[in-house]
Formats: sequence, structure tokens, C-alpha cells
Amino acid sequence: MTEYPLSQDQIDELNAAEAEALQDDYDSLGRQLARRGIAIDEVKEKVAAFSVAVPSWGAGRGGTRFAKFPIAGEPTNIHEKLEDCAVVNQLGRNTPRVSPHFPWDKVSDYDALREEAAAFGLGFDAVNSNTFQDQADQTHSYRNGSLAANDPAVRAQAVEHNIECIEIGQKLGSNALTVWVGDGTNFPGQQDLARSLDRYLDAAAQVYSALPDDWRMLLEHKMFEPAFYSTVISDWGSSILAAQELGDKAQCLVDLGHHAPNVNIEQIVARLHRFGKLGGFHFNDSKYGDDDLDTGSINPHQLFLVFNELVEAELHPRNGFNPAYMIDQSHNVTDPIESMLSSAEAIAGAYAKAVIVDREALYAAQESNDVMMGFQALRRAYRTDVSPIVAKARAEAGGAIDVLGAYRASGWRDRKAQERQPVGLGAGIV
Ligand code: RM4
Ligand code: MN
Ligand code: MN
Repeated sequence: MTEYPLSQDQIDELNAAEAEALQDDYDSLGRQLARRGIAIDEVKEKVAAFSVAVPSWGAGRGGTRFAKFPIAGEPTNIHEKLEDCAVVNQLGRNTPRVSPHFPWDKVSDYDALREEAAAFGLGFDAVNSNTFQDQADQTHSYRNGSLAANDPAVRAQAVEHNIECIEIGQKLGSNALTVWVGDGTNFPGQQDLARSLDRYLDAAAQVYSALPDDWRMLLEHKMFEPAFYSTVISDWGSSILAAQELGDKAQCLVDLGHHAPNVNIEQIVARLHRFGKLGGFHFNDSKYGDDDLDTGSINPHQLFLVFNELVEAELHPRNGFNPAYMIDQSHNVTDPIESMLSSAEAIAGAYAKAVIVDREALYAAQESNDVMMGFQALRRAYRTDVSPIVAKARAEAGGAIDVLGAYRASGWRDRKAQERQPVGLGAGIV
């Protein structure tokens, strides 16, 4: 029996007051979609089957390198983070997995942690290694890089940490390791651009060889930050080349915020899938050089176009298609639970819009070079307000029709403010 943190009776009561209006909207949308030859219940079933993982670190308030402004009642350890992630899943019912980050989420008993999560109805998604920071008890510093560092002892330490993450992940029931390294340079001439990649590939191969048979290694690229001149795995090109060199179990992870401005991310998605290398996704949004704003808050159309490619891949899988979807955001000015609820809803909505694209019309327009009608096939789906589908799928699974309203009514954060230790000040993501 799942032990949800919030009162289910309260959620059900709030839903009862909103159910009639939702049904009305759902029926109206159903008639509209039926005229397009789409059965709304089938779309709802797909949305109900769709899920996205949440990052353990997203449960806390993030910050910038300038400052962090904590809120009362925010979680300070993995146990409290799991509790908050369980709140998100109870209300939204589409985030049943948590992606942990080590050493941030280190505990002494991982079997117990797995049970703790399972009691909340949560499982663990990809494990994330961290060789972009130094820890207090660490022998060698990552100041000059980690997997690509020129000091072999540093590389060995980074390899060992990644292997430890795999071992922890096995205990937690995970089957993927996400590797993002900040390795790179701040000055031209600081490092040899080719040799640093050689070192990365060599170290990454050692991690790769420790992967269990049914595991994947997800390589996450990022154009810049913390390195501001060159980053070793800076773009999807470097990422796919590395993944191809490592082997079949290595795939690329696309974080929406990690690209050069104006890059066509949906095309990257299509390319990676074409070569069987689209392994995972970190959803967020970005305006300038930032990489962690709430999903769909800045460029919802891009999110839709990305999902259009993902649905296309789902319908026509090439070399398999099994992407690990995750939210990766830094909640600097909002209650993290609210941001995760709102983002998961935006993601499910973008997926639903992609599902209702009239693909026959789209392909026909493409075949006949009818530019305007090809565009309209996408536009029509994008313009459709699919929120009744998402809300209904959620409510039928036991979630809240109005996730934010129900969360606020629960008084969760105020209650936690009484119970939890205050977070220290400081800057950075956690
Ligand atoms: C990075 C990247 C990674 C995440 C860290 C915290 O920018 O997005 O996925 O592990 O931030
Ligand atoms: Mn990321
Ligand atoms: Mn990032």
C-alpha cells in the first residue's frame, strides 16, 4: 500500500467540486477532436501512460552563483526530498521516479532508501555522478578537470566515483548512469583540445566497462559553464561521437538548456534518434545562457516541436527508442514543489499536443511539398488546449484536477517549516 504524504480525502473533495466543469471541458474538446478523427479517450490513455522523472536536487531551492534564497520548510536531505517528490507524484501522478545525484544523496543504507521510496510509490531513475565539485573528504581536486583531467590520479578518482554510482544505482533499482562533466577551459591555450577529449574517452571507457549488461550510460553535453572557453563534451556532435566510440550502451542525453542560442533542438533530437543514440532528456527552459528555468515557461513552442519529434520516434522507432525523461531545473524563486507540478503538467501537455498532430495530413503535405499545410498540421495541434485531457488523466489516477490549488490547500510547506531544519545560506545549485 502506497503511503502518500497528503490527505487523499482532501484531494478527492477538491476534485469533487471541480469534476463537473472538467467533464464539460473534456466533452467539448472530445467533440472538437472527433471532428478531426481523433478519439479523445485514446489520447488520454497515452497521456496517462506517460511519465517523467524528477531530480532529487530539484526538490530544494536552487540558486545562482551570486546567491541562494532558501525557503522555510525546504528539504535538506534525500529523505525529505523523497517526501516532497512523493507530494508531487501524489498530486500530478506522472512523476513516479526520482533521479538521485551522488554524493549529494549519499546514505549508509541504500536498500532502506529504496524501500523508503517504494513506500511512497516512488522508484529511482538514472543515477547522476558529480565530478564537477570537490567534496570535503576528497583526495584529489577536480579544479583542473575530472574524467578529462591531465593528472591520471584525478581521472582514476573520477572513474571510481562513477563506478560507485553504478553500484549504488544497482541497489536502488536504477538502470542508467548519467554523466555530465564540467571539464573544459576558461582560456585559449589552457589545454590541448584534442588531447583532453582523448583523456575523457579513455576514462569514460573505463566507466563504460563497469556497466551491468542491462544498463545504459547517458552522456550529457553542455555548451558552457563552469568552463567558459571550451567544454570537453560541449555539443551533440561531441556527445554522439563519444557515445559511438564507447559502444551500444552509451547514448546521448539532451538537456534543453545546454545548447547554443537558437540551435534547432528538435532537429538534434531527430538526428540522435536516427542513429539510435537518443538516450535521455532533461527538461527545462532557457532564455539567455541560463539552463534551468521551468519547462515551457519561455519557449513552449520549442517544447512542442521537440515532443513532435519524440512522438515521431515513438511511432517509428529506429534502432529502438526508450528515452529516459527527466525534469532538470533549478528553482531559485519558486516553491520547488510548485515548479515541478507546473513543469510536469507542461511536459504532459506538450506530449498530448504532439500526439494529436494529424500525421497523415502532415506526411501528405510533406510528400506533395505543400509547405503551408505541413505547417498547419503542426499549428492546429499546438493551438489546441489539451489541458482537460491532462487533468482528466491525472484525476482518474487519483491526482488533483487543480494541482497547484490542491497543493496550496494542503498547507504542506508551512507544516514542513515547523518540522525541518533550516537550510544554510550560500550560493549554487544545492
Ligand atoms: C548541470 C547538468 C546536470 C546536472 C547539474 C546539477 O548543468 O544539467 O544534468 O546534474 O547541472
Ligand atoms: Mn541536466
Ligand atoms: Mn544544466
